[in-house]
Amino acid sequence: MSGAGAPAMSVDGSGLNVVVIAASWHTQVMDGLLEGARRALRESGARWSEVRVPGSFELPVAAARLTGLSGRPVPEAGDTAARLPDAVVALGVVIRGGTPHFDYVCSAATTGLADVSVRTGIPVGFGLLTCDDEAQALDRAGLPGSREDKGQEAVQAAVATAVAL
Ligand code: DLZ
Repeated sequence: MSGAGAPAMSVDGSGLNVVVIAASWHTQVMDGLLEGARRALRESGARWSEVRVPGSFELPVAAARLTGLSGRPVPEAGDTAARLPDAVVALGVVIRGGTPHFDYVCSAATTGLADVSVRTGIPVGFGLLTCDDEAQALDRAGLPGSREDKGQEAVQAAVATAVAL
């Protein structure tokens, strides 16, 4: 992990099932986050599947559905269909615009994801970038030249929590 005070994390996640939920806005940044998440998952040895949603606002409903919280059947999700995931990783990018929309999307996504995590007991890795501009987001996307890799960090946190619990 990176940033002041961040722990070094490399966790054995073999035997775990992880679902990655990824929003689709800001393609270049999302591609970086997803690649970082995949790298970290490969390194951990966990199995995973991926689900795409349109925007970050849709991340909580997907997490609720895939963790069984919504009480609706869990949709087919590759290898993980047989049982609930051990961990979820939510990836998205929200970039501030000229209206309060940014605050509403960030707040709904953040509160919704925390709620799913606490209510289900299934760790949700928080890979949501909330940035003032695209340059800030690119710097955290794990791309060549980025200083941070938030996709990787979200996976490491979710897997480490699942193992610890
Ligand atoms: C509408 C919208 C806007 C303006 N900006 C973003 C963004 O920067 N990142 C993101 O992930 N999604 C954005 N969205 C879409 C909303 O998350 C949501 O998909 C729509 O409001 C439809 O529910």
